[in-house]
Formats: sequence, C-alpha cells, structure tokens
Amino acid sequence: ASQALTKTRQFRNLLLSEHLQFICEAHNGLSAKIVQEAGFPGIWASGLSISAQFGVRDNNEASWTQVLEDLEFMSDATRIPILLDGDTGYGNFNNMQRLIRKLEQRNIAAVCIEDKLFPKTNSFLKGDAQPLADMQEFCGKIKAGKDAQTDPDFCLIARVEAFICGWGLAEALRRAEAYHQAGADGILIHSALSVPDEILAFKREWGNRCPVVIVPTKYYATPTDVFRQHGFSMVIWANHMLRAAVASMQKTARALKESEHLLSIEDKVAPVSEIFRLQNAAELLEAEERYLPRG
Ligand code: SPV
Ligand code: MG
Repeated sequence: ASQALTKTRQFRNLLLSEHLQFICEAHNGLSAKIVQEAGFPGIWASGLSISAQFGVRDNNEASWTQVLEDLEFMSDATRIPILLDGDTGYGNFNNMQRLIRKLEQRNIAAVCIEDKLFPKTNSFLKGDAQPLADMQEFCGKIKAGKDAQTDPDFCLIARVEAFICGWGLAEALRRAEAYHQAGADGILIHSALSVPDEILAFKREWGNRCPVVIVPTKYYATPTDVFRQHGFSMVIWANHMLRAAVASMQKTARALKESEHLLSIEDKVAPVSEIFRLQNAAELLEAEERYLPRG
C-alpha cells in the first residue's frame, strides 16, 4: 500500500514546485477542514485570524501555547500541511527552538517568522512606524530554528518586513539574502501597497535564489498570472475565511435580532446536518455499534 506523504514533505514539495501554489487561511479545526475540502493543498495558520477568533488583537495577546492548542485542533482535523504564521518566533532564538520542537510534535509542517520585535503589530497597522529586528539577531533565530528541527523536511520561511516598515528595495534584498544564507527555506516578501510594484521589483532582483512567497491582501486586484509570470512560488490568501465568517455572522445576528424569527435566516445558514458531516458524527455512530454493549 502506498504511504501518504508526510505533511512536512507535502509542504516542501509545494514550496519547491515549479508551479505557482495557493494556500488559504484557517483559524480553527472547522475552518481548516473547510479549506481542505475546497481542494487547497495547504493551510496558512494566520496570526491575525487566530488572534481575532479568540477576540484579541494581533499583538501576541494570545500566548504561544494558546496558539499551539488551536493549531493542534487544525492539524488533527486535516491531512494537508499547515504553515504557521509564527510572528517573531515568540521571543529570541531559544524560544524559537522550543517552538520548532513543539510544532514538530503537533505535526505542523512549516513556520514563517518575521523580522520585527516582540510583541509584534500587524503589518497593516502603522507599518512604517514599526522597527525592524536587528538583522544579525534575526539570522541567529533562523539558524537556531533550522538546527532545532529533527525532520529534514520541516520548512522555515523568513518574512522580510522592510517594505512594510518603509525601508525600500535595497534593504529588502540585503535582508532576504542574509536570511537565505542563514538557512531559510523560503522568503516571504510582504507589501502594504495596493499595487504589486514592491514585490515585483523584489522578485526581479532576487531571481531564483530561493522560493518567494507573497500575501496579496492589499494588492488584491492584481491578476494572478502576474504572480505566475514573475516566478513566485506561493500565494497566501491570508485572512479570507475569517473575514467571510465575520461578514456572515454579522448579517445573521442582525437579521435575527431584527426579525425575532428563524425564517429570516434559515435558508442562508448551513443546515445542522452539514455541521454533523463536518464533525464526522457518522464515525462515532458506527463506533458505538462496535463498542457499546447491545441493549
Ligand atoms: C497574518 O495573516 O496574520 C499575516 C499576514 O501575518 S498580514 O496580516 O498581512 O500581516
Ligand atoms: Mg500575522
């Protein structure tokens, strides 16, 4: 019988694929399952979305072990690899090493860390006022992370925030090269512009030194073929399950409050049977047949 690929190998294959790959955000077990069912080959465990679904800010208000608990549900619910948005690694090189060990234990395939300071702030909130991490310190964190992994396929993506923080192309390239040399398996180049100019300029200069990942949240109108033609490796749809859920929950709550009647929403929400299906309730019913004494 053919053995399924490990999640780490699956992710590495996606990152190294010669075709542009797409992964989608999820923030809990249910959304992770929905992303998998839609056919995505991987999941972005977004820091923004995970903190938001807990009702807190994207400033490391949720502790890293709380994130880990959430990730465990996501990983258990799915077969496809998860790339964790690991923020700044939740501390220094030492915290980074412990993070990697815990991620491997929970079957998380990869982690992305960004070159900013703990506690981090979301890139789209006053990005240009945010300080970057010391480059050498961040390189040490990358090396420490790579040294801590026991599975050779585990991937570490280094996220360059130079454009976000207002530094420009030269600094973005300088840092990306340092992180590449430090052992990062890929570079995530982020931009808050509504056009893809920064990330395209970066990729033209970068060439194919290592895979480059992008997050087109702000330059969402860019045709996907532009990313393909420039040779990017991976696109992350970074927060759209959370935003879809928020829009739908707000509509539903308002309609119910207003109408005081379930007819106002019944045909606009998933049937209860669909929730049971997503939970795999049928499996437990079968197990009960097998394991419970017959009455
Ligand atoms: C996230 O999804 O948490 C990210 C991407 O880090 S962004 O919000 O664009 O910074
Ligand atoms: Mg984030």
